[in-house]
Formats: sequence, structure tokens, C-alpha cells
Amino acid sequence: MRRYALRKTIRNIDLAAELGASVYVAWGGREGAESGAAKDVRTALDRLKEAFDLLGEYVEQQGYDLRFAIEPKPNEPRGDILLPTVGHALAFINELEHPDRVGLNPEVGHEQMAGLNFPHGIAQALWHGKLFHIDLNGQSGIKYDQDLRFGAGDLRQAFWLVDLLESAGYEGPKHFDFKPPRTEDFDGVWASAAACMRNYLLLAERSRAFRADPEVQAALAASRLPELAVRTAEDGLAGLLADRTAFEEFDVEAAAARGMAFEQLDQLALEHLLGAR
Ligand SMILES: [Mn+2]
Repeated sequence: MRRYALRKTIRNIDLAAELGASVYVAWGGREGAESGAAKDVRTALDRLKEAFDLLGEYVEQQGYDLRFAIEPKPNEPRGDILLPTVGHALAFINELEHPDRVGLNPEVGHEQMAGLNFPHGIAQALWHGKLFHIDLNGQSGIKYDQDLRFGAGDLRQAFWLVDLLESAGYEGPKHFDFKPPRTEDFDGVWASAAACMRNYLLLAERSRAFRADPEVQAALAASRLPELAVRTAEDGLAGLLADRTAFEEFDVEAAAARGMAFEQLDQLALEHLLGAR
């Protein structure tokens, strides 16, 4: 079965290369378990690694300009799927023979099914240089995989996601992996597809307005965002250990008394999102 599955995947890779694809999305929906003893997870990860190593070797051998993008998902159709989140997949990629060839295709709803902050996951994937592809859709909290149109579900996370993708200069594919509800007729299906794109563009416009607002810039400064970009110990560990003033100069009372102004900043974001500014 596993040899058959790998040979079939290799045929799909040939087809993908022939069609000019540059990213091969791999969603391991089958790879999981419903009961504790049904899968030795460490051994199953060995086999998953073996599969990606062989596929990477094949792509190398054929000279294809193709990279793999793992799509994490916590459950459905299996009770528990292996590589359930962005973080699990990132750690797995580091164990592969050709980690450069493998990145991620995170999906909004899949991370939110696990109760995770999707923009944070995407920020970390970008930080690792591993955001090869992205699946955009909508999800309302921890429940079945809803695949709502983008912008439906958690609108605030959708706003922060677009804000991140636009400000980070992400230039990879933006793919809408959503399902029009079966209550739609043919026109409704196309209307919901168009709405995914329209919502992305509206949120990008809202994000630009948010970033350009002088009050927001002042609020960002009041929230000490620029300070985070400054290295903690420019003078290295030796300098840090030699720094006697670190204790003397830090005013505990003043630190306890100061506010961080995060609420004001967040309200400004909400007002931009609501079109009130
Ligand atoms: Mn997907």
C-alpha cells in the first residue's frame, strides 16, 4: 500500500511538473489514528520522513523546479492527524534530508480548529522562510472544518492575517480553499468565490489605512513596538554579565505604574476594520 501510494504520488509529481507547478501541496489527511495503540507515532514519523526524502530525491533527480508544502490539520478525517499544526510541521521539516525543498501550506480553518492564532502561526512560518503557499478560508472557532469563504468566521484574525501578508511582502500563491454552501445555486457559488477575493482586497485596503493613520503610528510608539526591534544585549553575553547598572537603573515602581496602551491600539484597529476611520 505504501509503495503504491508513493508511486502514485510520483506520477502526480510528474503531472504537476508537466503543468508547470512550482509548489506541490501535501495534505496528510490519511496519516493519523483513532486509538492509542493503532499507530506507533515515532515509527509513523520515520515513514513520513522516508516518503518526503524519497520524493525530494526524485524531484532532484528529474531536475524539476518543484517544492513541497505540507498542510497541517489537527483532525478530520482521522481522529488525530500527524503533523497537526504549523509548529509540528516546522519541527518535522528540520529532520528531513532536504529541508530546503519542503515548506508549509497552512490553512486558516485548520489552525483555528485547534484554537490557535493563525496570524501568529503564519508569522512564525515567515520567520523560518517556510511559507511556500497559503490556504485562505473562514472558520468559527473549534468545531468541524467549515471551509467558509474568506472573511467569514473570525474576521479579526482575517484582518491581522492580511495585514501581516501585505506588510511582510509575501509573494507566494494566495489560494482560497473554501466550499460554497450547498444551499447556493450556480450564481451563488460564483458570488461566494468572488467574495473571497473582494474580502481580501477590502481587508488589504483597511490594513493600509490602519498603518497610514498618524494616530495609529503614535499608538504603536506608545505601545513600545519600536523597542522590541532593539537587541536586548548588543554587547553580547559578556557585556550583559558585566552590566551592573542593569539592576540599578531598572525602576520597578515606574515599570509597575506605566501602561502599555494596547487597548487604545487595538480599538484603533477595530475602528479601521469597521470602517469607522
Ligand atoms: Mn486546504
